[in-house]
Amino acid sequence: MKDWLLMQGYDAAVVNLDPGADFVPYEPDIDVRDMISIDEVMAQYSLGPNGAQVVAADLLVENMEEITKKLEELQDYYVIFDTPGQIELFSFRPGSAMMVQRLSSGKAMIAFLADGVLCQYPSGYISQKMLYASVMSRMFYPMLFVINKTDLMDEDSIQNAMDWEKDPEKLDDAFLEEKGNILKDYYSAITKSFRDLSLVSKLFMVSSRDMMGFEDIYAEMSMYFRGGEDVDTMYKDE
Ligand SMILES: Nc1nc2c(ncn2[C@@H]2O[C@H](COP(=O)(O)OP(=O)(O)OP(=O)(O)O)[C@@H](O)[C@H]2O)c(=O)[nH]1
Ligand SMILES: [Mg+2]
Repeated sequence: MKDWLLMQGYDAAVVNLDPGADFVPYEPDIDVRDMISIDEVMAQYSLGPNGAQVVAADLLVENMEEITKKLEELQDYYVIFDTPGQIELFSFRPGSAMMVQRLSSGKAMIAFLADGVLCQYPSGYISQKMLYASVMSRMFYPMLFVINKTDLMDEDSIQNAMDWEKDPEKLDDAFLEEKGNILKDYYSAITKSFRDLSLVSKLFMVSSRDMMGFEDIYAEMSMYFRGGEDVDTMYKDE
């Protein structure tokens, strides 16, 4: 996403907010690993790697001042925050919603990244939608349901996901075929509620590997951040 924004001529930066990431496949402009070390947390609190991840997630809040200061150098940038992939370590921690508010000055969207390979199965699709709903209930920010790694999905799977999104009955049928009749009414009520409550208004299909699909995300961002006007046209006469 950052590379795509740069290619279009926008200023963009990425902040890694995952202190536990061993490796990130990009060069972070701000990196919380410079402030928090999992090894030090393990030593200081006598914890194993899992406990240290939880403590490190909570220490993020304590480093917010420093991150905010660095962000001041990125005025008028699109800033992308990469949060810990395990949602227990971010969405479910007490300080995270406040952190989103503070770091973005209230001007943020959340991209929920669903895995394209998992989305090929009705059960995978449903479970990721339920995770999306759980993040939404914690954050209360505009959210995008983004399916990444579409380069690993075949055309039928991509079409299926779009059909399931439009028509919960098709999702029900596919789920029954995959899992059988167990708790049919329960899951049917869940898929129907996805649609009735407009849980997701649009699917965003992307591939980071092939750099596909980012213009749709950008269009949605423009709509939200600038009321539909792109920066290119914003300052033109009239
Ligand atoms: N084929 C393909 N692989 C991808 C794509 N995006 C990321 N990957 C790869 O998938 C692997 C896992 O990356 P992610 O799914 O982003 O997960 P992560 O950020 O490593 O893990 P968490 O933050 O803990 O969820 C890495 O090897 C990435 O290079 C994509 O669009 N297509
Ligand atoms: Mg990650």
